[in-house]
Amino acid sequence: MDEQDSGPANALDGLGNDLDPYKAAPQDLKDLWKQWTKAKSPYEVPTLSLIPAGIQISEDLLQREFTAFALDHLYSLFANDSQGLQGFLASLHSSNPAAVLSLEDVNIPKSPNQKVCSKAEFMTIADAKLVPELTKAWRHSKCDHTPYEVVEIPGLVILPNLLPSLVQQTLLDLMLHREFSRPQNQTNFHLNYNLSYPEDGESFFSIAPESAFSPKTPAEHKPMSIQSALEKNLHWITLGGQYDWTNKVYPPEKPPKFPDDLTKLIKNIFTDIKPEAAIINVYSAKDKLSMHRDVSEEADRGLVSISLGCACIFIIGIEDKITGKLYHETLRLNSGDAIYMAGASRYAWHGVPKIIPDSCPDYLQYWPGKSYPAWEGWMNKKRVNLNIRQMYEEKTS
Ligand SMILES: O=C(O)CCC(=O)C(=O)O
Repeated sequence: MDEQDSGPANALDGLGNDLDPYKAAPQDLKDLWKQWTKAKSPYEVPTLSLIPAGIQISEDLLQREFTAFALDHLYSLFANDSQGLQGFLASLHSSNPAAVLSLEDVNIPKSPNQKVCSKAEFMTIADAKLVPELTKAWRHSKCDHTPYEVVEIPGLVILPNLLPSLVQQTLLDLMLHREFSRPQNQTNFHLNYNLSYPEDGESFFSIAPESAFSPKTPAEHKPMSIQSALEKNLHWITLGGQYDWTNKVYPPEKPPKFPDDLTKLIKNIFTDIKPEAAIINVYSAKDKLSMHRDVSEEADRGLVSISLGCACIFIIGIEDKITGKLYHETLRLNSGDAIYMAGASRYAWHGVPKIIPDSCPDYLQYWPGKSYPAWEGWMNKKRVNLNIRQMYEEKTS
């Protein structure tokens, strides 16, 4: 590629100082987005000009973090939620019969006083029984895991196949069972509905599908059944800083604490960001996200975006402030991929015009598994994106 044609000359040119959340995307990007909404199979994306990524993450670190993350979740299911544990393992097993973990693997003795064993005891047994299995599972090693950057969009790092299947499944459990059921976390339903929360932190997936959320203004909205809420109307859940979509700002009051386990996982891998706010975007087959920029965070820190379930087409573009030239790329994001938007790409235009049908990997197709019979296979037609940001610069004093 001709030198003049490769991305904005200075990464800062793309940043600019016009972080206006109401600014409209360039028409060319909107047109490209629209074309992709109409695309049909085989959804071929243009070839990218790649360069090696500035970020390198050691395999040892990833393996350590992923193992700790998955085992912590298994322990909390073991200690608090035996139905959840059965479900987690059964869905692992049904998606991969040759698997890694079976119910017997966690047939871990209780301590003599009949209480569940301590975390330390669990981890000792897990170290012997589960870690070797997790390690085997930890990369279905045929795919390429090398992080790369694209010439046209400085600062954008693509980390293909970053997350092994067990970590993807763990994330889904944490986001859609635990976090969705925490009243501190807003969803797209909260504006118009009173949510009736399941008891004892149970999952919304365990509630009778015919029960319903009552509307705040019955003259304007009908009750929303759990069936339709989960089937097609759940679009987002916010964690930590609860983004105010109407005014496009974070509320001034202290936000709920960002979940510790997600903080640890993200911070140990992406060391430049302190997770403070996240949006869990939930896409059904026909859903799209229009071209926009994420400009409401005060901190100029990288944004981590993780894809789970069905693949999607993702468009990203930057205008050079000086020449006005628009640089853009179209990517296919698959389950387990992560992208890191830093530098000039942090404030780039981006959007999702297409969810690719029938592209959910086998190991997630059954989620949430047999323990939630009304919903087994829910994930097969969904894409879930976890989009994590730092809101404020850390005080240096
Ligand atoms: O779903 C995605 O990959 C992108 C989500 C996104 O752009 C956002 O939450 O701002």
